[in-house]
Amino acid sequence: MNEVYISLGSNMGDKEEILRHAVQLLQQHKGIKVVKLSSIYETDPVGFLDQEVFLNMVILVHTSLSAQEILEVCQEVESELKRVRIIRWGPRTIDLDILLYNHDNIETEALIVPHARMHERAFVLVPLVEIAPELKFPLTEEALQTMLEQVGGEGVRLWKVVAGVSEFVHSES
Ligand code: PH2
Ligand code: MG
Ligand code: MG
Repeated sequence: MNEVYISLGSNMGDKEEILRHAVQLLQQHKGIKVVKLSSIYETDPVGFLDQEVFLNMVILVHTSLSAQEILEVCQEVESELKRVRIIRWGPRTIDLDILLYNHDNIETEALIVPHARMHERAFVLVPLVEIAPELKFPLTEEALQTMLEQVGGEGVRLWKVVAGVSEFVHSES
């Protein structure tokens, strides 16, 4: 069984509902079990600044799939939720990024794991540290908590605490 951390972000439309739907689609996949969800955070846009605030969260899944297969599932979920993206780092209905795949370092044409920019992004590190406070970064063995302290939590605000996987996926709110 492989442990995979995935970051989710949305800044168009009904953002919470889109996050919920993305988690639901992952959960419905027979090779994937969603085991942990972070809270939902409201985050200021990074990179391209003139766009709506994001909702971001991080999930932990257990899976029999390879990293490449998980990537393909994430891309299917993105297209199912009609991802639109016109500008790089610009507005999108949904973005699913693989952050960590076990403790592996993966570099293919399609995929770099650990995610290349995760160490500098508070909108990734805050929810990740929330669900995995003990985790170390594969390349450097540095504690994620320390990486977060270096970045600071600026622009990341707790928006909603999520009770659990089944509550989140099935609730209608
Ligand atoms: N994603 C980006 C670029 N900028 N900013 C925030 N706050 N949240 C994101 O998920 C995000 C971003 C590229 O994927
Ligand atoms: Mg991204
Ligand atoms: Mg992406």
